[in-house]
Amino acid sequence: MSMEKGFIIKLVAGDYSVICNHQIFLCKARGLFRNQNQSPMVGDEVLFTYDKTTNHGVIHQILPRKNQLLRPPVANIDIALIVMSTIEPSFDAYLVDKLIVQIEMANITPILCISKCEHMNQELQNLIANYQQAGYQVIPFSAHKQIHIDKIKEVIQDQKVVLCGQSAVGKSSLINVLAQEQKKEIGNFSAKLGRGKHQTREVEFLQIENAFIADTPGFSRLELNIEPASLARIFKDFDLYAKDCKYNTCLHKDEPQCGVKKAVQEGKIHPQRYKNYLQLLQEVKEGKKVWRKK
Ligand SMILES: Nc1nc2c(ncn2[C@@H]2O[C@H](COP(=O)(O)OP(=O)(O)OP(=O)(O)O)[C@@H](O)[C@H]2O)c(=O)[nH]1
Ligand SMILES: [Zn+2]
Repeated sequence: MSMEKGFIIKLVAGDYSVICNHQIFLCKARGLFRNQNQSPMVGDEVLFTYDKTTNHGVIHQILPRKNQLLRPPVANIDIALIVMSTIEPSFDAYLVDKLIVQIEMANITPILCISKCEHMNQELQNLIANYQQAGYQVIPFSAHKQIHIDKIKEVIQDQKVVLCGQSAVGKSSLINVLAQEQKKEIGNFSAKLGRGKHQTREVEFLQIENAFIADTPGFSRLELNIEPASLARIFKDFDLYAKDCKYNTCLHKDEPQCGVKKAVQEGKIHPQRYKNYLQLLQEVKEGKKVWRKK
């Protein structure tokens, strides 16, 4: 039996689905991992053997991870598509900024995908322009009207991708149009509850042409474990103006002679984004207090 290199696309009750040369092999993790307090996770590149006579597969080694998320548990992600809808649910700029911070902290490239773009309005357009100016890639798209699906296909080429965003923003619909077949049941938006049904649970990669894509429920509920100074640096659009801050430790809140606050006043930084920053800064500081108490 020769050792093969594969990629874990799914984990169900201790059974790993490992993809190798377009074939899926069901494998168990070698007992040794447990002793080492280590376990393979979805997204891992692994070395495995497969006995075709007994249909028995064993994962022997986990190759070094590029990055890893704990909730949802998934490794080696290249890009995260932040799916945020124009309506139902309405665009949540605070959540976008929070997700960007979480994604960049994990060393993953965020791409902002605005779903249901046939309902785009001028106000939202202005807000989005702000992200583009800050250097983020933004793709408005519509699964129903088939707008810019090709652009999304292009950015996910050869990448390992996670989809994140609230319930009912249209993640399953996007996966469906990308896959051009019904992979998942699409839930109806419940106007009464203001959210769709939660149907997606564990992480699983679907192969769409040469991309691997996973829906990641629960991403938005992560806490931010980050230093306030790092938070300020993750806001790319602040960088240009932070050079004019009097103090190089400036958090752009109460400090005098702050280049960022000046840029906000002059309309060079979107006030919503600055407001979100202050809210995140508060959250980070409060989180730190809680962690220190533990
Ligand atoms: N107008 C419009 N509605 C859409 C579009 N894409 C999806 N929807 C609707 O949005 C609702 C939610 O879509 P889903 O694809 O189930 O959303 P989801 O993000 O997967 O939701 P969860 O499974 O709860 O996480 C459904 O009623 C879809 O018909 C679109 O491009 N335009
Ligand atoms: Zn400042």
